[in-house]
Amino acid sequence: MARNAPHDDIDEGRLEVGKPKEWAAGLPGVAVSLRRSWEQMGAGRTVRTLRLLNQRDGYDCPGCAWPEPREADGEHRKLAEFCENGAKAVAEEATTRRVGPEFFARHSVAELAERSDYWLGQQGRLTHPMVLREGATHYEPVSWDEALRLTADALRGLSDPNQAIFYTSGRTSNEAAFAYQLLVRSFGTNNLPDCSNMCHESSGAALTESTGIGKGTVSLADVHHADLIVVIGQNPGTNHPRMLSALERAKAGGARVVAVNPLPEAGLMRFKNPQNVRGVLGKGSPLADEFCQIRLGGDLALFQAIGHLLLTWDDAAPGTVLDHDFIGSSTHDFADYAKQLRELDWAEVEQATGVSREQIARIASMIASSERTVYCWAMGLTQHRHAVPTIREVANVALLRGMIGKPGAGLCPVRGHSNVQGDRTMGIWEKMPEEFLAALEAEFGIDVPREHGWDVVDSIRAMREGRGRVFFALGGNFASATPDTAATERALRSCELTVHVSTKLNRSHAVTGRTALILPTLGRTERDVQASGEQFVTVEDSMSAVHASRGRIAPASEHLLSEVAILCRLARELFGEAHPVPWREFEAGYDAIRDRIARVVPGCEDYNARVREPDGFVLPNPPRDAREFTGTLTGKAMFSVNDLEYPRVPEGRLLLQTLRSHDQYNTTIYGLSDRYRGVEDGRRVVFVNPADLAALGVADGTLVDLVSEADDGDRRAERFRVVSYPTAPGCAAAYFPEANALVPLDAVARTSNTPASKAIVVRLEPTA
Ligand SMILES: Nc1nc2c(c(=O)[nH]1)N[C@H]1C(S)=C(S)[C@@H](COP(=O)(O)OP(=O)(O)OC[C@H]3O[C@@H](n4cnc5c(=O)[nH]c(N)nc54)[C@H](O)[C@@H]3O)O[C@H]1N2
Ligand SMILES: Nc1nc2c(c(=O)[nH]1)N[C@H]1C(S)=C(S)[C@@H](COP(=O)(O)OP(=O)(O)OC[C@H]3O[C@@H](n4cnc5c(=O)[nH]c(N)nc54)[C@H](O)[C@@H]3O)O[C@H]1N2
Ligand code: SF4
Ligand SMILES: [Mo]
Repeated sequence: MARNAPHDDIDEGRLEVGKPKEWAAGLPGVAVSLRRSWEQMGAGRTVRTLRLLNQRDGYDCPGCAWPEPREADGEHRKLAEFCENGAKAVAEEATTRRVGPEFFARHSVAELAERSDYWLGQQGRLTHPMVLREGATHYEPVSWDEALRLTADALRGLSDPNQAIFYTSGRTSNEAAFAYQLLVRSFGTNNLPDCSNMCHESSGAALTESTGIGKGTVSLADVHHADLIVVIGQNPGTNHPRMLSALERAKAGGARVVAVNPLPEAGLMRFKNPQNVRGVLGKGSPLADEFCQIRLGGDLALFQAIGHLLLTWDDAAPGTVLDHDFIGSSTHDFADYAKQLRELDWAEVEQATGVSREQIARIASMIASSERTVYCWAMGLTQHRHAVPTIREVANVALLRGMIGKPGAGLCPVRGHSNVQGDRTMGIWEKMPEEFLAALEAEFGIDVPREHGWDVVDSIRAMREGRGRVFFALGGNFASATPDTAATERALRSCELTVHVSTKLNRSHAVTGRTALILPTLGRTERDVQASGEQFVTVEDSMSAVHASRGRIAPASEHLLSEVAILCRLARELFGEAHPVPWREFEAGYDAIRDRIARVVPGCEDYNARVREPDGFVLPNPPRDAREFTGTLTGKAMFSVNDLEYPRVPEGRLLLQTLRSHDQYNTTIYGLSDRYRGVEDGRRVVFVNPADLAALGVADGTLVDLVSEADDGDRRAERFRVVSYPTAPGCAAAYFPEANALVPLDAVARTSNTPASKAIVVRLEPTA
């Protein structure tokens, strides 16, 4: 049987599909997280480990970037300040399973490449540095010294530093991220692609234009005190579970919630809070007051329609809807925006959204009467070709009512990886601004390159064309997370050397350059001891709060080095001991790195002292703190004029989004259960609306191949079970990363270059 992607027959005959759930969390959530923790690490370690999760003297959850409550906001942490999926993330890292030299002697790289992401991840923690020598079939153990020498030799052998690519995933600490970008820029390139390129890059690009800062403008307290929360293109019940507690709390204070989503996600409909008795035993709380079942990619049209209604209502009764004081004093280009939107083609809006004019008017009137609105969003907005103008339209609507820089209101792109926002603050970006680069140069007396580097998609293109020759990854799983799996694999395989600093085995270790290295590292939960004693690291959450994280459990193996130690040793190997950066000092004690962060990174003055405060500190955010928009072109918040666009789908085709199940962390598959959507024991499913199935003549349960159509030809992903599901008409869904093979490399968002993995035109073909 020909197959596009490896999988271990896990789905064959075992997959079960039941009714989707109407509520999230509660008792099953607690039970599942404890069972998974027990399986991975036994009872004693489970208790020791989970007790420290998200506590001040413990470690930051390696799950998502949702913030912890802060005393400064009058909030208190609970004894168990974590969720089911946070516990799973910890269990996955603190597992007692091990992948050592015997494992690699038993399994060839070719065999590993045939395994699924699930199987690979379940093998456990990496324990030794390993090398795959040119022409070899198996990885073998290698000393740290030799591994780092091999890497340095390959880098020095390049004819241009820009032939090297340095990827980062978002779990890396601020200290490691700062050291990493310093190493990479000392070496002479800005080729620093990161997972953010595939994630919230579109939010950063849009918000920098609209508000002058590429981050959100709310705190957790703002969410608690909002009177209206609009959740767009986000599935918090699975991906940011503790956000549900914040929504529930806001609702208890009278807030209303609008959910904009093609899927009736369980967590958005009803919520059971496992931290109170009513939550565990009762029916839970209804969450969304208004569920707006939009078509994939219809959000730009929706927010234009909302803007149109707010404008026309205010025209009819001036001053009753728009915040004219704010618009007059703090914004720019309102007239152009209003001129465009006073005219609106409702037929076009209806076509794009699939939402009735009545419902849009209901939502607009909730927005018109709200005094404190928070807009939250995630991948449902960012992974479209028109993602950047879509997010600008959300910002436009917020500006109309002055919902930025006042308590209980603001824009809230909810970040994914636990430190993806911090990594960016520390300089992980292929196009950091001049001020940052100049400060780095002045602080260290090194030459910092100014030419922009490659992001994820450009890196794949460069490797494929032989312009990128050495690939180094600080965390992540580049081979599985990126679009166009076949193209990415070809790209990685054409490198001279691929190096992965990783905690766990994954597919990227099996899709290698001519030579490959695995450098095993400490996880967030583990004790990190260096020459000056025990270390802590720092991270930044989705709401710009920076705080310490202290690993407390014994490392998975005595051979692990911390990410910082690996980078500092590599730098010494590469640059010699006479380099202007004190790499040896950096490794010996991370205070030395933090002292430099304080002098280079804006807003981080006195860093070492402030991260030692119990809750750390919050980075400055001019729009939030002072309603200042100093970062935009005009120094004011910018209205923008955008064409009405949405994905067009030819007759007989569906628009496919790729999303997360309840039992995975990106490419790390915890298990095969997507409980809230009623799917058990399998992942190769495609959710399709029953009316579409009827029109296509495909029966529920049929095995189909998904075929995506692009200018450069078809891409196929084989053997998916059709599941009849209440998704918006015309809009299908399948899991990431199984469906990544279908995303064409060139299908990207304009400006942000983010893969458009939420809008792939596909046809269903019965599996031969
Ligand atoms: N447990 C767990 N937690 C995680 C992760 C994980 O894999 N597992 N991943 C982390 C990371 S890196 C990230 S970025 C976040 C991701 O968090 P999410 O963005 O919630 O993740 P997705 O599963 O991609 O879900 C996208 C949601 O948007 C909806 N959607 C898709 N397209 C559209 C659209 O065009 N319009 C609208 N309005 N809605 C749309 C989908 O139906 C779905 O509900 O989660 C983080 N947290
Ligand atoms: N089709 C499709 N593709 C997508 C998405 C989608 O929605 N649809 N989402 C995109 C998004 S939002 C993101 S963020 C990316 C994610 O892309 P990545 O960040 O590259 O992928 P992850 O699966 O999060 O990486 C998991 C690996 O990280 C390593 N790891 C875990 N913890 C640590 C640590 O502490 N240190 C180190 N060094 N390594 C560690 C482990 O080896 C693990 O196997 O995927 C993107 N790809
Ligand atoms: S909401 Fe996110 S950060 Fe909080 S415990 Fe759950 S996974 Fe961890
Ligand atoms: Mo992400």
